[in-house]
Amino acid sequence: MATCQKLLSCLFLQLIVILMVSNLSNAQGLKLGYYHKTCPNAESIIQKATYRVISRAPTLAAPLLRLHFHDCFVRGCDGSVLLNSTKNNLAEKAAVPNLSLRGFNVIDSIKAEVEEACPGVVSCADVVALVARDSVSMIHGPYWEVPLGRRDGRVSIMNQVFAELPAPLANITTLRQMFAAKGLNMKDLAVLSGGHTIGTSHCNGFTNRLYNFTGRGDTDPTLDPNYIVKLRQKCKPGDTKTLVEMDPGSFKTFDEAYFTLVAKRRGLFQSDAALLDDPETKAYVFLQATTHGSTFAKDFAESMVKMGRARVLTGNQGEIRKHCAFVN
Ligand code: HEM
Ligand SMILES: *[C@@H]1O[C@H](CO)[C@@H](O)[C@H](O)[C@H]1NC(C)=O
Ligand SMILES: *[C@@H]1O[C@H](CO)[C@@H](O)[C@H](O)[C@H]1NC(C)=O
Ligand SMILES: *[C@@H]1O[C@H](CO)[C@@H](O)[C@H](O)[C@H]1NC(C)=O
Ligand SMILES: CC(=O)N[C@H]1CO[C@H](CO)[C@@H](O)[C@@H]1O
Repeated sequence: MATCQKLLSCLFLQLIVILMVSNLSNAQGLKLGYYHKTCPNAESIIQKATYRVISRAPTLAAPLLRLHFHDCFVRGCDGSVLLNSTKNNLAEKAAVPNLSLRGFNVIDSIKAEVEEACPGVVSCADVVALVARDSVSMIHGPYWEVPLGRRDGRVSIMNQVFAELPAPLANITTLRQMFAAKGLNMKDLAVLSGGHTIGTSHCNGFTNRLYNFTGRGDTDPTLDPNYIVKLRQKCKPGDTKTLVEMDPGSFKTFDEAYFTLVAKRRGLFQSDAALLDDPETKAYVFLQATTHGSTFAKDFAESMVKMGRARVLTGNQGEIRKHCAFVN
């Protein structure tokens, strides 16, 4: 700044520096091996702990992947999904989609293990990102390096879930907007929807398509009529309890079968079926369906890294929570 001669150009330079610094302290601030010096065993502790959990209960891989998605889509990947409600605040957990979120206790206990090794160093948001990666890779899914250095937010607001997280009845326009808001494009939408190759859904996520689609006792014309018959056997109207496998037969294995299902008009949610309403997502679905998922594993790894950068807190923003359910 000593070379600044005119006040205006000085201010201009400072502005550029400030912009660069704030840019660095955002998504770009994440780094591979971020805890290399401060907590060298962090990633291996988390991997071993996740392995222990998944080998005992393979069906937990799905909710643990989904937690990272929900964390990143509401606010950003800042651990806000993990915070408990307080006397004065209803947190994200209190929103209706929470009813089906699972795995909080797994994250809390893995975080406790990490805290024991390196107190106050590793964020809950990073734990969630690593556990999602490790869960997927342990059920035959791809492995990817996770850029780290996320910090934990102090805010979690129930109503933000409805605004930022797509509902199962979202159409392609809404999906495009909500993904774009997180820096994700149509390819990412198609790829990440492939996360529905694992896990289960409660009936009420899709029963509208089976019984009373437009309020005239009709069914969703975009859903395979033979599949409707099968789904009706599992889900009666108003059922909010029964769980249905989203990728029947291989719901515990991370494979490309999701795209075969969607191509056959057997995607469970309207948001799955909506992938056929846009030329780019449709082309992706058919490409994976007809080539046995030739590029799905690689694409999924890439899109997960991209999703993991959504509005992260870095540098001195936020905090490193001690317990994932509470701000410090
Ligand atoms: C595109 C917008 C999306 C919508 C509308 C959506 C909606 C849903 C719904 C309604 C469920 C069922 C929850 C239940 O009733 O138990 C579900 C489950 C699931 N979702 Fe998504 N999802 C979307 C994207 C994603 C993404 C991007 C991922 C991860 C990359 C993902 C991963 C999962 C997993 C793994 C499950 C199964 C959870 C379990 O077994 O407990 N979803 N999703
Ligand atoms: C946080 O809230 C959940 C229910 O939302 C509860 O099961 C859990 O025990 C709470 N965590 C702690 C540490 O109090
Ligand atoms: C998509 O859904 C949004 C929100 O429900 C709605 O406003 C919009 O009209 C829908 N778009 C189409 C093309 O159906
Ligand atoms: C279908 O929905 C309409 C409008 O919400 C309602 O009036 C009707 O009773 C429903 N029919 C059945 C069979 O549930
Ligand atoms: C665990 C938890 O917070 N559950 C809440 C989920 O959302 C419903 C309704 O929005 C609440 O009643 C639950 O307490």
